[in-house]
Amino acid sequence: MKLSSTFVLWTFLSSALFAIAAPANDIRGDDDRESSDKNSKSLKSMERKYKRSIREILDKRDRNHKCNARTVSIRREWGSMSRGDRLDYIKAVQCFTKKASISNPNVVPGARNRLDDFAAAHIQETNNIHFNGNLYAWHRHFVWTYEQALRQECGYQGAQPYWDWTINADDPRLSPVFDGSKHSMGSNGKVIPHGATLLTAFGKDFTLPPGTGGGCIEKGPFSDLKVNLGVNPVILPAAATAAAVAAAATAAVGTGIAPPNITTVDARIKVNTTGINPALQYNPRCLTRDINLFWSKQTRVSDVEFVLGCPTVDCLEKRADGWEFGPDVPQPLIHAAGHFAVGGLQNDPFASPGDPVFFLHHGQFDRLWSIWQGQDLKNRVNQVGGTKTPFNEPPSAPVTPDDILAFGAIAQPVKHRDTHSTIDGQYCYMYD
Ligand SMILES: [Cu+2]
Repeated sequence: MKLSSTFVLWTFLSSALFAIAAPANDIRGDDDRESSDKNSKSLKSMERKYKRSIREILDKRDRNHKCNARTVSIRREWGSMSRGDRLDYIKAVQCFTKKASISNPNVVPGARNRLDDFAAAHIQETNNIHFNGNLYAWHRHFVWTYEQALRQECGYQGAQPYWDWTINADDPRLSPVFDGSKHSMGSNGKVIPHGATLLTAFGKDFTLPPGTGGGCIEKGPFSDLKVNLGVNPVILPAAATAAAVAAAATAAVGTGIAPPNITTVDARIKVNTTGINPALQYNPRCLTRDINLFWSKQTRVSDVEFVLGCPTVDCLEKRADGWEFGPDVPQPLIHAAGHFAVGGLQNDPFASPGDPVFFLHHGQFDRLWSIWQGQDLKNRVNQVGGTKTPFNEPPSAPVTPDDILAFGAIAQPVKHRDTHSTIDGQYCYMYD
């Protein structure tokens, strides 16, 4: 398969290009860049328009409506929350990681706590909900379910925070999310010189340049958190980096065959003697991070504006996932960039919710969908697009509003359409 080799090359070459230019901007047409400079298309004005359009609806609703201007909960950016509010959130998450798992031990033998239940649901659904028309809808309900569980099971009173990547895109280590203080979501991982991260998912190979950490979280909350699920992507030793990555890229060209001696997530998952996905088995270890400046720099305001410039929700998914022009054409991919910017466990597309910061990243990702919808609520709120397989490989049926999304043990299945509006049905929230 030729496609996977392209991904290896893209991630490899883009890391090589990094010193010279920001490749994220290179494939955009001049038209896109010009329009994103215009005031009406600026992120700030799109945020304002989104908030205005939601407020207008809420203001018209009287008190008998379950979701009105008084009851709507406001999700805020981590850095704009008071230290007390941040502590409340951290305490609720810590409580959650100490509550017993509700997963069926025959299905998810490795789950020990409630956070594991969420990681398990994500592992079980990974191949149904990424690089396809379910991406935004599934993750919206996933984050909302988590927020409700923190409130119901751990007494949390606030709303789910989000991490606006654009604020510290140059260096997330400086962000209040990752500064390692007791009001943060924990620090970067301990600095361990290491090589590239190799992972295979969705039928493709990804080679990620090494980040600035690599080890266990050193300081702050969650430095003592045990991750129980998932099979880590393979990290090459530092000494082997340049040669091994080059060899991986060269060997893969035109063959699509993973080079020898590189074990990938998928390959390890196939080594399966029990009939249960090894990612769902008990694999206790520390929480790793590897803050990655190459990827964080692909989450700038201009990258967000580029994604939000989409006319359809199908485009919105493909642009955010980096395959607007096809699965084999290299493009920026802001959704993955937010994960890879944190690195470590966030490099694992299956088990990444085992790091609580996942929910701040996906809060921001959900916010992008909300802002995009808010530019033309009438025509956009109920739009669906895309199909049900990652990269539409193999080709699958188009997503419809009546499709059912599954959530393992953490939630009842929901219809795609019931995730579309954040102020109707079960939901009642908006972004600040
Ligand atoms: Cu996901």
